[in-house]
Amino acid sequence: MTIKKILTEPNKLLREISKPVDKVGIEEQKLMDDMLDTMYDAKGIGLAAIQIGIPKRIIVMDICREENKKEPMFFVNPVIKNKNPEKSIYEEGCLSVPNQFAEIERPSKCEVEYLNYDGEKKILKAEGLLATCIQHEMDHLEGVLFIDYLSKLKKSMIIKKLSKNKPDRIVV
Ligand code: GNR
Ligand code: NI
Repeated sequence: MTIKKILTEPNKLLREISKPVDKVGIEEQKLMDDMLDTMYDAKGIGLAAIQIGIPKRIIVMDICREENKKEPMFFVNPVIKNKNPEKSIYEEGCLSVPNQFAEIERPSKCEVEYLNYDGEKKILKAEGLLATCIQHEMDHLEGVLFIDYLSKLKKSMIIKKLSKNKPDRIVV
């Protein structure tokens, strides 16, 4: 298990569309292990593979609030089957958009079909934070970040701020 570097906006890779996985094999399981380590280390509740630079349709999540208790979830090739017309608003953050938060409206419930860690086909009925988080993560697979739902002005202010703060920025 290895903690990987999480890419932050602005970064072209975060805008890539991730590719479906043919088969959940050892390589994919190793990637999911590393993603989970990286997510826990960063104190996030979800992580998409593209956030560590790998354009595969793989997501890990753990929305358990209790400390010292782990309830990891793994999603390979997830597809949303059903979106509730009812909406709910959550204050979202993103490990790839550090220290920025905004209220985002999304369908309050959804059904997701996916393969689990062992490559078995599953269906999950999600609501509340789980529904919000899985939709946030699935956006990453399409190269979409939560800031894309904000006004042009708000979005550009956030990107400007992040560009300034980038640790690897070359200052002349
Ligand atoms: O850690 C995270 N918290 C969070 C809070 C509200 C809505 C979505 C999220 S996901 C985020 C981790 C992350 O960036 N996943 O891609
Ligand atoms: Ni995110």
